[in-house]
Amino acid sequence: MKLIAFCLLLFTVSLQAANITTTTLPVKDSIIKSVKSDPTKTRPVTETQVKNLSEPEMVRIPGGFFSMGAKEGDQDERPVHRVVISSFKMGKYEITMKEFAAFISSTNYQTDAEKQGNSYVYIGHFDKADGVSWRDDEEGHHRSDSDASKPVVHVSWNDANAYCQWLSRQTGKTFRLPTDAEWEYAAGCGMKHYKYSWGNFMPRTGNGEKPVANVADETNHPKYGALLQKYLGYKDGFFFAAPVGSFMANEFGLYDMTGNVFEWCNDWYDPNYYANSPENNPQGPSTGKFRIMRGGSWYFNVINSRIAYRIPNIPERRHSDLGFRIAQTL
Ligand SMILES: [Ca+2]
Repeated sequence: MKLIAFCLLLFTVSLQAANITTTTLPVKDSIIKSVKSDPTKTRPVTETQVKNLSEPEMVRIPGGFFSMGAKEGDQDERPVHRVVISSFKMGKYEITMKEFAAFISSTNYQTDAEKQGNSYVYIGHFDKADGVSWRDDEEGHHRSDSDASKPVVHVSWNDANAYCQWLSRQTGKTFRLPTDAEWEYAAGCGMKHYKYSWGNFMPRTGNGEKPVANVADETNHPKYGALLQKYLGYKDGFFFAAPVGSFMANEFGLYDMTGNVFEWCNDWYDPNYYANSPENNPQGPSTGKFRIMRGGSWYFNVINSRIAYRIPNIPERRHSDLGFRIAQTL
């Protein structure tokens, strides 16, 4: 299922990237024109975005062991194997636009999207758009201050890693991206190893139940309608990313581990890694071509958002549904 979904996404993106030179779509044109003509693109972030800078809130995750992977999952989720995790801290929320703005303001760091001049936006489908960066929303429009508490997107693994290095220098603490194993342990509440961050049940909202996370749901976009992968019988109220912490925390006190935006993990990706993974604090393969992203997003159906679900992506890639969360070594 994962491979089908991911291949569909990549195929769609590739197809659309190819089409960009051969087909002129009015909606895509309007996005690109609005992006290119937006004078705010070159302005520094506003004072409102950087003032009151504080260290992202962290939650202590108690060490323990768990059975990592899913025997009914995809091939790269098998075999299920015992993993021991030392205590560490995990970001309570996904890194926000405001937090990332402070990093850029302090360093003038250029993200991969800025260096390469584009990112992938959602305009009824995913499409590559020029001039889009972390300063922009899912459609490629410049964000306003009201978006400060939404997760930053259009950031690559390289950008996320650079943020961690900067924050470590600023604070004298060791911030980094979570390992793949730490991420799954924290999302599934340790040895309980829930299927989703909220538990093992399939959520519903038809009878007054509260939504538990932001996934592809029955919330329609005024221009684009429903998402292809919408999960029926469930309405969370957000088509794109929600401000972080909009839904219930998991039992460790972490928000949005399932849904909202995909999150980069530190590890290189190897589909066969679980067969030889060390038991204690596995760090992933020593090298590779892809990094791992986790947790699903506003674009993904609940079915494809299991906490054991892993997706490889190249470290330079950025998307309108891909952000990150940080970890801290104790
Ligand atoms: Ca949603």
